Amino acid sequence: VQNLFKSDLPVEKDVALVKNEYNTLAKSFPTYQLDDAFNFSPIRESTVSRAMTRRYFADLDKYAESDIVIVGAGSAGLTAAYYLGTRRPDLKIAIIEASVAPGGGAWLGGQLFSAMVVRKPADAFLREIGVPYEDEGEYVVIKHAALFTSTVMARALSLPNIKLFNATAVEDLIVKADQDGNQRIAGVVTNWTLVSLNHGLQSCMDPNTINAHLVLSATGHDGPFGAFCVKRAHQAGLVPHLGDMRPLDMNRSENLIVKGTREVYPGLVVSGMELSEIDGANRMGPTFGGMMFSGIKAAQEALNVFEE
Ligand code: AHZ
Repeated sequence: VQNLFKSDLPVEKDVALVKNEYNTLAKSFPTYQLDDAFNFSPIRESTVSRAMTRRYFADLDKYAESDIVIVGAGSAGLTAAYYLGTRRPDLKIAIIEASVAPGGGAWLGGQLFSAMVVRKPADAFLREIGVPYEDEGEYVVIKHAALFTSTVMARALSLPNIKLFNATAVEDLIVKADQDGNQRIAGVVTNWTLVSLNHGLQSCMDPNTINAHLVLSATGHDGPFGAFCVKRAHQAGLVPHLGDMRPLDMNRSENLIVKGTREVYPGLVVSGMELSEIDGANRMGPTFGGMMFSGIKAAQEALNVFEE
């Protein structure tokens, strides 16, 4: 099936290739008998509940001590997750996403237009994960942004060392002294997003916590939830200055974001548009190579921390 998604071929050839390969594959497709004799295997409701909750609580238990927590499952966070999960299968990586649906702003290219523009050389990452595109010279175009988002998500979430906790918001950071007595970010404080949004209605709905050696934050630019970790770090006096995102300039912004991707405080690596709030980088609008390469750079920075 991998061959169907070879992305280095021109699109017209892909059509012929896909047709041929499907004809061959069709012989091995399973058949589905959905006639009157059809019945599902029997199940008891409690079995369904236990199948879900047992795994969820086992995961909460397992990831309460994580190597890396990624905050935000947008294009930058998912790319970082995939990169870390494939390069370091020994690391335990939890992704915390405030929305029910992971993917952030990358389900559409821009406004309500479907296609996603990716400037070169970020096309190399599309080839790695197997996303087909049209080559337009200086840039490539994926026919629907959801094709990128669903592919990188599937590649990351199918890795055994990654768990996504969605509908869960990071609502604070854990800061602790390390063995040498130096302060560092040591994890995150989480809550169900619906609880985080409604603290005013019910007093003291206490949160949950995840300890981690490193937090990789990719919560996007400022908004109801966005830029969360840098804003909280600033409020706590850990980051001296916030820059405020500047007006749009695609050429400047993508380079600035990738080059600026770094550990902004011990234990906190920042990636994607969240960086624009710390560095005052320009907005970039609907072009996504910068997010992919910032995710990769953030993952590389995170791995440097593990090698220190
Ligand atoms: O729900 C948020 C989104 O999915 C999630 N998030 C934010 N705060 C959170 C919190 N806890 C858990 N406190 C949280 N999750 O973070 C995700 C951010 O995804 P995004 O797509 O907004 O950010 P990105 O940096 O990956 O991509 C930015 C895409 C943009 S915006 C833009 C512009 O306006 O110029 N250009 C691009 C490419």
